[in-house]
Amino acid sequence: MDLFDDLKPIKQEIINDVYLLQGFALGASERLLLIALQAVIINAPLCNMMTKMGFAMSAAMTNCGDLGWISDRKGYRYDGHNPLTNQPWPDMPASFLQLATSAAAECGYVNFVPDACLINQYIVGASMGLHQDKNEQDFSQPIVSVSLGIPATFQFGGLKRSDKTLKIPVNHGDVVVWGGEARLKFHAVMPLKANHHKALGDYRYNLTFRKAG
Ligand code: MD3
Ligand code: FE
Repeated sequence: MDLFDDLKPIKQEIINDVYLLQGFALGASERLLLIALQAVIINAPLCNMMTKMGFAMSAAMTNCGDLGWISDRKGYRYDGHNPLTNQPWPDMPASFLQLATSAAAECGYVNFVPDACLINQYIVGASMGLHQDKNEQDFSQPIVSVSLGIPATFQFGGLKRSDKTLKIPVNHGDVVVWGGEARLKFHAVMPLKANHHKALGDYRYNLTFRKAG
């Protein structure tokens, strides 16, 4: 075995136009990111929203930035206000914006400026069913997902719900960027297995950055 044989490039194109940046959110800026996450959640508490069908989602959610993704019996959409408080969503922290824009730029999306950050919190057993992200105005814009806390497995499918899916494990600090032909592909989060993260406890957080408006 040669020296450095185990070194993987930080950017791997998993499937066309889907990039995994392993550990991209780790390092000097990680602490600021987690402190900013805590501040957003204090200002806009996590809650389990209702699906259109009237079921509570198993992931708890909140948002920051100009627009927040919300769900209720009327459907899924972006809104400038938190329906729980009728207040605007908290500002997107500089550490969030810096991470999202640098990850997107690393994957060739140099002009990405997100106006929405959805924060999903998963407890053990929580999951997200197969869906497409299509509540945004401009599908030429990429999406950036930041995984924090305990590990999860994503499933990537195709443009049809019935297309076969590929499983990709994601860990604390991993960033996934997708756009182009992958932008409207079906995806899911498999039920979380019991685990523990030293800073975040028995939870997984996912920050999803989008240009929604
Ligand atoms: C789609 N959240 O909030 S994106 C969502 O872990 C959502 O909470 C996920 O899906 C979560 O709408 C993170 C996962 C993802 C990753 C790669 C993809 C979706 C993808 C590649 C192509 C298409
Ligand atoms: Fe999604």
